[in-house]
Amino acid sequence: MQVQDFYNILKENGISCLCGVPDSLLKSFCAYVTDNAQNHTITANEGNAIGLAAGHYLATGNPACVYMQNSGIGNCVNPLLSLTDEEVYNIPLLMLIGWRGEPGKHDEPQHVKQGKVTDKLLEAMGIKYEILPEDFETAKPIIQNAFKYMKETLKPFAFIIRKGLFEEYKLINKTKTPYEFAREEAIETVLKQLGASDVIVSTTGHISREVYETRERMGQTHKQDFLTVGSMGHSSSIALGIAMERPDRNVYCFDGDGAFLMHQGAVVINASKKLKNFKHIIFNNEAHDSVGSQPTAAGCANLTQMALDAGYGKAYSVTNKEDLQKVLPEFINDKCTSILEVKVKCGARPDLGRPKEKPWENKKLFMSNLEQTDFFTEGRFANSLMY
Ligand SMILES: Cc1ncc(C[n+]2csc(CCOP(=O)(O)OP(=O)(O)O)c2C)c(N)n1
Repeated sequence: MQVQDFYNILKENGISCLCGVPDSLLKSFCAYVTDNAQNHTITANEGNAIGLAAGHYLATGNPACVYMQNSGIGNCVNPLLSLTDEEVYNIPLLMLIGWRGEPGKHDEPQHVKQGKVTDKLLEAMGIKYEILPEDFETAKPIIQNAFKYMKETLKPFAFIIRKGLFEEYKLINKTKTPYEFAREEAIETVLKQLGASDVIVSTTGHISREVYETRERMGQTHKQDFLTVGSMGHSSSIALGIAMERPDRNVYCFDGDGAFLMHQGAVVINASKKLKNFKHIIFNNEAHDSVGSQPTAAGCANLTQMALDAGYGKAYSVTNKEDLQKVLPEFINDKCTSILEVKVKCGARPDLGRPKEKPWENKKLFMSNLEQTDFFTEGRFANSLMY
């Protein structure tokens, strides 16, 4: 299906507001609306998009379109059930959900369960849905019916979008930062200065993949790195949980600007613990680089100032390798919760690999490096240094 045809039929049916969080599977749609839609907002998380759509409806009487990867459904459950639901305010909106992990199709481990339960989650929430047919002419009456349904019931309606449904549309207004520093080189620069006892929790997408590849290149194991393959926006909380229990280790969160913004409240909590060993690094390319380089709002904000205002003790911001190398020793030795922003260019190398191990193998290795075993493992308490 041509993305333009789909967009036009939404417009003809009164959709004038689009919002959501980009998804690689909806890349062409996200790119098209980024380039062409007048009222388009990339929100910090998918729940925010439901809120924005509700506000748009209250102000105009027209439903908005909210797009997301299916992993974002979790972020919307509360506003869908306690705001837009027919038993609360009864507000219609059109959801477009990218179906990662569709059963029978190969996908990454973090998408498998989400793919299996996508339809069931919608059913449990009482949200009517259709899997959008690939052919536009076949899809047309189904789309018209969706609008009829929203008009009659004032309930949300969802289209589940399969991989490859939209013909390719290439983003014209790609995010371009003025910085030349490549994120993978920045990651390597940091990893080279960290010690053997340090712990890294990296965020979903290219950042974790680049951490993995950098270790491979440096001939090192992956035992120091928790590669958060899913759970966007929660890496700093994972790092906090570790740092609180292990004051003997420096814990580094390698975050993206999109992930940092997604659950911004976590930053205040990170700061409130006043830990000496919690260190937050943001690789800021002002974009959702991993899913198509659509802009984040990081370009309109000062992330380090936000962290300082939240209570972080120290903040650094660099834009090149020399400055990064210079500030790292001080950052590493800081005895307060601190943040280091590395402003980088967008993009990753095209042959960037993925971790070969399964996430649970990564977990086991990572825990063994913290002298821990899984909860159910026999002899756990005897093995543990913590108990
Ligand atoms: C809840 C949720 N919504 C959307 C996605 C899809 N997604 C994966 S990576 C990514 C972009 C992350 O951007 P950022 O943190 O800035 O890192 P970058 O890709 O730029 O390195 C998105 C939107 C997701 N994994 N989870």
